[in-house]
Amino acid sequence: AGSLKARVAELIPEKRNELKEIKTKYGNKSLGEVTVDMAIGGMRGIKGLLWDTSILDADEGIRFRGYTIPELQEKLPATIEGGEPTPEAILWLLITGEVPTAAQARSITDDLSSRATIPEFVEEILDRCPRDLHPMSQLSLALNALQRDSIFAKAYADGINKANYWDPTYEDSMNVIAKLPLIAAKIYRNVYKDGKMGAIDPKADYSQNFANLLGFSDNQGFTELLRLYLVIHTDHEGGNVSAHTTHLVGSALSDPYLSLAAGLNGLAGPLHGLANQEVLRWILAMNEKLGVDHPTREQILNYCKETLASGRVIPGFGHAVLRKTDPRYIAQREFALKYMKDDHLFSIVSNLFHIVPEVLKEQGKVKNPYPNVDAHSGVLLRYYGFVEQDYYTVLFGVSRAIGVLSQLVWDRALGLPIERPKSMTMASIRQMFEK
Ligand code: FAM
Repeated sequence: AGSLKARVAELIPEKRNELKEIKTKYGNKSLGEVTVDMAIGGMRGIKGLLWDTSILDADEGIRFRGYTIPELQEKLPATIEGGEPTPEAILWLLITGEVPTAAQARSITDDLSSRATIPEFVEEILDRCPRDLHPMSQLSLALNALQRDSIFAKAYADGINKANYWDPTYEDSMNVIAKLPLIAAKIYRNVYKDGKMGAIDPKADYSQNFANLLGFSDNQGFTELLRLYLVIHTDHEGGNVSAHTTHLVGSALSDPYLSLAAGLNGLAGPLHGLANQEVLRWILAMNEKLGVDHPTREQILNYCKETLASGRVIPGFGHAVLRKTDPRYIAQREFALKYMKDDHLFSIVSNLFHIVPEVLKEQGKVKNPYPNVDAHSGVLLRYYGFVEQDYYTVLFGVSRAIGVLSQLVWDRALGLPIERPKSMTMASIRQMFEK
């Protein structure tokens, strides 16, 4: 199981030195001004976090360890010839900063399947959940229960030296990533099917195993979509709600299970990951309302305007940092053009791609009128028969774990401190400026 871990151990001294050098050279330099508007406005634009696994450019979108999504598609090993990169490969990349060989990616597949078991009591907890408990709540519940087996929590209680925190953090993180498909599939099978689930096949890759567990073993198109989906949702720099929350809670030395569960509770919010389910719901509601499968441009325009007029957001559009179309959206659009270009819901998504930005620009207050990652995923999943929208954010959560836990290993390896920004009262703001 050792090779990724051995590489991390090798990289740690280098990275610790690099951080020390940055502190020595630039420690007292300013990263920018903080205005009262920024403090009130959700800290937008404040550079106040260290996050190495990925960074977002407002125009270009995400780069994972320096690589764009098309570069990942070119460089990372795939499972099928010429196919999409795999979550195992991006996990290696996110943790080490290095593109894995096919053998290294395969070693992650093997390591993860060897860790893929869950205790009976966790299955029982899930079995006792009512079907109308949201799948994201069930996911969070199960992760909190799995925490019983945290190696970090035990090592801390046993007095582990701070210099070694990263080791049990790594073990917990790999265990969590390995166990998530089992938990996620159990939730899916319980809520929407008969509760029965297949077993892990050690010869299959992570996505194939996940698809098998969900009950999609014969659906190669779905499995390939899952690979792309699980790669592009992993990480989106450090400031988004799920990443920042995982990092924040982790900074208190809460273990990876507790930290990720907290992050996933944030992902479950409709302005963040839940938009994943909201988009398809919104499109289907439009079709139902209009009584058509192929709404006209005029009808779509009016539906968008009605949504805005009723004080709701158009899900899947806008972004706090991005100012252009999300490359994660483009990657999914290309997948659709390749595999389902005649699908009628895809054609609606394509029309929305052109129409919604016009409507949002006309309204005049949205900083980014273009589609984000969530505007596309629902129709892709639905095309392959994965129609249970309320579940979609769970897939997002399985993927997001890979990014935020990769960073959490480095948080511990670099000895980053407990996070504690300063807050202000309205009175204290007044006092500062009204002498
Ligand atoms: N539809 C309608 N109004 C929107 C809008 C949208 N898609 N996006 C932004 N606005 C409004 C926003 O509510 C705000 O209105 P008020 O001034 O009345 O409060 C105004 O435009 C300015 O907002 P902004 O500065 O452009 O965006 P924020 O940085 O505040 O918020 C988002 C960013 C993502 C929360 C926001 O664009 C939104 O609510 N989008 C729809 C939900 C969505 O798709 N979320 C998923 C984001 C995704 F990338 C992810 O996390 N997975």
